[in-house]
Amino acid sequence: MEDVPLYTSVVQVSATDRDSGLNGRVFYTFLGGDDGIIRTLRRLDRENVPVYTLQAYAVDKGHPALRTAINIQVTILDVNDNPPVFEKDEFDIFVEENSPIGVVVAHVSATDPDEGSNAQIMYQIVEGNIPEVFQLDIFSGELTALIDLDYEIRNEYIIVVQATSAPLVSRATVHIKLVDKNDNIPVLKNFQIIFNNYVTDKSSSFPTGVIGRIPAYDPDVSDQLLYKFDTGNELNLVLLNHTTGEIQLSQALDNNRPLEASMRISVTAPLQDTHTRLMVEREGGVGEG
Ligand SMILES: [Ca+2]
Ligand SMILES: [Ca+2]
Ligand SMILES: [Ca+2]
Ligand SMILES: [Ca+2]
Repeated sequence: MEDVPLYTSVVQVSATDRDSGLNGRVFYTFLGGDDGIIRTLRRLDRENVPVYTLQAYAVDKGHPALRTAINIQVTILDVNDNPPVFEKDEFDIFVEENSPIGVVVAHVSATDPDEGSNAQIMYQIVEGNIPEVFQLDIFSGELTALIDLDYEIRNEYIIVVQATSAPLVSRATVHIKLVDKNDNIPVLKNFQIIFNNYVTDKSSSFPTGVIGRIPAYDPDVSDQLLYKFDTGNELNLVLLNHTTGEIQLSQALDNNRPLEASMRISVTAPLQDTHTRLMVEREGGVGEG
């Protein structure tokens, strides 16, 4: 056994000699011993050295001394002296939202350097799973979700898992991070841009920069929205940044003529489209100066 105290006898070798007198007295040379008992001098660790191959000599006290070599193999038996180890004290697991209930979403695993049943590990969640959202298989470490995981409701769960090689245990903190899926359509309501433009000899109130953004909203954080005009903007009266949704007015609108234009805009997330109507209405007139 690897955990035996120092000086424990491991094995006794014995030899016989058919000569008489001193020629028949046998002693053993191995660490200077003469009782033929091999003892431990240091703590044994099977996880370090599982087998020792030793050679001892049985020597008689005759003249000349004759000796015989003896090969001894010492196999260290395992003791459960190591707890299971997680790769890290704290780690991340990524799980896609909307994963079907009961499907294995991840594996929790630890290693145990011992042997046989001393290396058998049992897993359990010991903190952070109230109410029960996840289930951890005690033997396989397979993690399953017990509820419909919705990124938009909650995007991270923190649990503490324990690996047991009875009676030894170790724990790790697991950050279960949901991975966003595109399961929401962009939201965009009809909206209007109303602006008043007064042109005088000296100045103009015409807005030349960005006047705003298309008020679209998408609950999926990872969605990159794309904006474009479907209809109504053939004269390019409104300038649109396709990726940011920012709007500018064309210089062509910088005059006193009243105008009302109806346009249709689409907002696209990678898989889903939303369409909306935009009214551009200008109340023009000669400025009072
Ligand atoms: Ca163990
Ligand atoms: Ca061991
Ligand atoms: Ca969702
Ligand atoms: Ca989502």
